[in-house]
Amino acid sequence: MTTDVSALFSGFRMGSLDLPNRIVMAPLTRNRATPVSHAPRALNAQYYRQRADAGLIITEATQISRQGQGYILTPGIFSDEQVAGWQLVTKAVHEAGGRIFIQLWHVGRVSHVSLQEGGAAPVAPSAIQAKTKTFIETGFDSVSMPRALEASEIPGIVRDYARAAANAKRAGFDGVEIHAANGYLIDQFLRDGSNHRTDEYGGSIENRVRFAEEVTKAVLESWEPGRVGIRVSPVSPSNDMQDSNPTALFEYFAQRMSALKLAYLHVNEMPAADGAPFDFVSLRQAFSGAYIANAGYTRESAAAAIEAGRADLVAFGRLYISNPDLVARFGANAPLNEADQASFYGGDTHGYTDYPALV
Ligand code: 8OZ
Repeated sequence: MTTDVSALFSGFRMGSLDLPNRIVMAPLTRNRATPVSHAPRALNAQYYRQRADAGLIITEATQISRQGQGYILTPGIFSDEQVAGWQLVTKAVHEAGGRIFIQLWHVGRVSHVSLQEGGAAPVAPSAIQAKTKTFIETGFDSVSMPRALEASEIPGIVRDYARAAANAKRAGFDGVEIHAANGYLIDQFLRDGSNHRTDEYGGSIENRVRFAEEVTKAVLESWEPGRVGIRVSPVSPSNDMQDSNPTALFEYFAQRMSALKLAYLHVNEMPAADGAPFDFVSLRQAFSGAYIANAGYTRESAAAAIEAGRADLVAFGRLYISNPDLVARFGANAPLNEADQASFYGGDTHGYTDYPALV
């Protein structure tokens, strides 16, 4: 029996951008930027170009500042050299007929002193060390003890997001995704396992969402809301995260982002560590823009989610690592290449640009 997956291949207007299909390339950290300058290069342009038939490409997480870096060889979008590197990428994707958003990232406490200027401590809402690891020069290591940000430092970080967003425009992107998921800085402010602040950025849900709203408004200084999305992971425990009431927190968050008229809410639907249910349908209903679902979807389950109205678009991560022509393969119901885990994070062309397309 063959499943009808035609829902994946209908066009969709997302914010102010027309997408030719519902298949999104999820943001994927691949650690292949240049050392020292942390700029993308021709190799990265080739990788993204190979994947340009996606309805939308979302780049790997990209640090907005030196302080925002937490892993080796991830790209930035704060220097002119980085902007020039990203121009190679956007030009390649556009020449191949694609659309590409950049994911803006500050890792917060998920960093290591060896990656910070002058060996400084990473910054976080509160001085709580995450039980998680990162890749540094010497291998896989525990993240460092962070220091709590002073309230007076927060506007500077918001300005770093504003500058990164303006740089993204210069680099030729079609839009911007704000990374508020997976236990990085914005998520650290959102969830109360990592935010113990007693000032206007901590305590109540309204206060914990404040930093995300300030960042979003800073991005909206240079981008129309129809070209801005935001990604969350309401119950994912990754990077040692938890919250006492994720339903109330993320429904309020979705309402606030809806009020700012963002193009989409991108949701990592990874379940809670204890398997407690979370109602992603209500979350979707609290947001008026498009809903991008992500977390282990297949060709068939993605089509079913769109058909049932549970998602407008579906993002694929692992499958996009090993299948540059995923759209064509889904269309033909062709076999998929297996992804090689050993080459996910760092390395050269192997496991990056050498996965074959269908002939
Ligand atoms: C895997 C390895 C390093 C970073 C995320 C940016 O989880 C990441 C990431 C994933 O959002």
